[in-house]
Amino acid sequence: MAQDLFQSPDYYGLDDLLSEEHKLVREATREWVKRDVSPVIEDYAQKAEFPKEMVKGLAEIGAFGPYIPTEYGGAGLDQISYGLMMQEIERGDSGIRSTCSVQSSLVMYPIYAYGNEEQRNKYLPKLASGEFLGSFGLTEPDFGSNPGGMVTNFKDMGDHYLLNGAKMWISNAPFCDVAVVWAKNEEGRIHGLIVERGMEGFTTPETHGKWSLRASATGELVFDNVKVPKENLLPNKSGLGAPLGCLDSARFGIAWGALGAAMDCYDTALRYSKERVQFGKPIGGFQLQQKKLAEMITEITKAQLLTWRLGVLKNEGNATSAQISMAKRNNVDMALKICREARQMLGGMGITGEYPIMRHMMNLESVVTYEGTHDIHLLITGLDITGFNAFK
Ligand code: TGC
Ligand code: FAD
Repeated sequence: MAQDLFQSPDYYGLDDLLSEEHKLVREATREWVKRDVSPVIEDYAQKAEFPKEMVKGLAEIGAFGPYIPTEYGGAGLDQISYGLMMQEIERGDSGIRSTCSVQSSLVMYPIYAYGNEEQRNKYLPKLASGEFLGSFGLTEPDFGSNPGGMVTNFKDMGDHYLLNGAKMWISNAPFCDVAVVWAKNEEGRIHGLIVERGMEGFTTPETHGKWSLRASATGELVFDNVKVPKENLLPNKSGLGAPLGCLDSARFGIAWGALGAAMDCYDTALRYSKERVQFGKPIGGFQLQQKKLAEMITEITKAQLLTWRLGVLKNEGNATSAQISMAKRNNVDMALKICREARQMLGGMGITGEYPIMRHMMNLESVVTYEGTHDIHLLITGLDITGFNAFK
């Protein structure tokens, strides 16, 4: 890939809204991405391989559990710092950000929020340091947008639980050390269980042939009479609201992350438009190209304001699930549209791995689907403003 010359757009001077700590966190993450992600990510994506050597660096910059308290190995930062980290990491690649979202919000968060002290002490420091990688099993072959219908189940066998079923489309599954798995008990109530690699009957086949998120490993979690120790049940929350609560946190990070991908495409197209000469002048001098760029920076600026305000609300504990849905939906959609316009601005060069745009665009086709599809988030907003449930 061409040298990473990224310059962050800040058209409305939004840096003034950030603390010194926010800016330090963002700069440190950006430097790491420029040094350790940008030079190699295209190769990994082409090979459809997760860059395992990045795990150590991600742990060192605090990307595993940014807002988890330091006593459990987390970075103890606020939600805006978490968002800025996800923005910078997804500016590098959505697949690497996915690994961080899953580790932080879908594995560490439920263990921290719904687990007991022994579970926190046993798993969180190892997840924060990258010694353990985690996955989150909610989606099933027949239950994607409607996770409440899940059929994965466990029975109380006296001294242990017996887990059966299968999860599909699970990020990090092929190499995860632990999985937070959502399953129904004999009364049909959903609970979270911590399943460890090595438990008999637990397998994690990889899903091949993806055109999207190629630098992230995706797979299944299969449970064939897996004996799960009773101490591995998350005791402090049950019901569908438990996994959905984790999704709130991950969707928040994705709203920021998508902004990073959009900023990278805009920055690449802007630079290209100043250098590429056709009909005797830089293409950036043509009105049609300026329209694309002007609309991109307008949408990026609006999305930056949305995420910043959402971060403030989240720090105060006042962000609603519906507000988070709106930001996830808006920002991913905005990023996809910017990718498509930026791709056109680069002409033929836009389809090559020489530039990051096509990779971002393909990645975002997963991002617009996972953690609640574009349409599901619209229905969440619809329900919130009308009071009528249009899901069922
Ligand atoms: P519904 O009846 O609305 O709600 C059931 C219970 O859950 C509560 N609840 C929430 N709690 C916390 N946070 C939220 N966002 C919540 N949304 C709802 C709700 O209050 C209720 O509680 P209670 O106490 O009354 O029981 O549930 P429903 O069955 O009608 O479904 C609603 C719907 C469709 C919005 C929801 O199921 C949904 O969001 N579907 C999308 C599924 C999804 O997002 N899956 C993501 C899988 S994980 C993933 O994609 C990871 S990708 C990671 C990566 O690589 O980055
Ligand atoms: P479906 O639910 O079958 O939806 C198909 C279409 O129908 C969509 O357009 C949807 O919007 C629409 N639709 C569904 N219901 C309605 C309705 N009521 N009204 C109108 N339209 C509707 N899951 C995990 O648990 N953990 C993970 O780590 C994880 N990682 C993923 C990684 C990747 C790369 C991908 C692609 C997915 C991942 N997922 C993960 C799964 C993801 O969350 C689901 O794909 C997503 O929730 C959608 O489910 P589905 O694919 O079954 O689509």
